[in-house]
Amino acid sequence: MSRAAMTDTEKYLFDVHGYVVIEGMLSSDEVSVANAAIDAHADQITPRPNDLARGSQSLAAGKGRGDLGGMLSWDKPHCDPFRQMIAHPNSARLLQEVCGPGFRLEGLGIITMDKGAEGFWFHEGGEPHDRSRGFLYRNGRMFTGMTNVAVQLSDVGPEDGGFACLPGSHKSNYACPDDIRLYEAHQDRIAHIVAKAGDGVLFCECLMHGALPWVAEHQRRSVIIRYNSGVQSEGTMGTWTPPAFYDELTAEQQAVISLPQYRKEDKGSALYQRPA
Ligand SMILES: O=C(O)CCC(=O)C(=O)O
Repeated sequence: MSRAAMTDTEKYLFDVHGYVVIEGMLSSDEVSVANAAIDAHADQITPRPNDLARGSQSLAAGKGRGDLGGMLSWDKPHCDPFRQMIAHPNSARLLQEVCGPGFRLEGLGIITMDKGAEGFWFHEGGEPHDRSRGFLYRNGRMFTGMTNVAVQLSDVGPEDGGFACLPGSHKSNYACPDDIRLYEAHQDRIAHIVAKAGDGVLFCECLMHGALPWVAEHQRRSVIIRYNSGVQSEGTMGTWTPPAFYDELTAEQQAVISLPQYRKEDKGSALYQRPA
């Protein structure tokens, strides 16, 4: 399938910052259908223990966030918006660039935050180097390990809280001081990502990221979809069995649910693109 490519502006911003916002990744109809599916499963949202602030006074709040999973297995039609999201053309065109052809789904989940939910300490970062979550520029292109698309299903205003990161930290070489990780020093260096419902935030996992406490009246809803390069996996010991719903998926959706394997087309060089 031919797809529009990641634009030069998106490449520049992702390379420099470690993230880029995919504005309008989902249409308002796609957002509504996904939200209706979550509403139908709202009783399955599991409140997390209030432990993600890791003792930070700046990130602490009165309750934990909510987690929801299993969307790909929900009954129809509620599974459909999430099955579409894992191989959505508006994010696939960027994933193809940074994770390479044959990028794989590692998993997905929904984060909810109600007013008064705690933030999340700033974790990951380029140091120490982690093989499965790296960022590398070589031979004229970027290579990322674990890479996420956080699809926003509700608006995120400038004062609301939610996803935040330290731009550029995916390339850091020194350990991040604890008071920065805990959002207790240099808060002005942290970027809080304002977004509209339907926007996706593409970020590499080695970007130092977390969340600010949620203070808005409306519920935060973020679908975090995790990918990796086609040759990499966080774990598939034993025999791989396709999920029960595999035959219901489109070819594009099936392609992201696959075993990690070497893909010749992942070689960027023209040498490898010559017919054998
Ligand atoms: O968007 C957020 O709340 C942060 C999510 C996050 O850092 C994670 O799930 O690893």
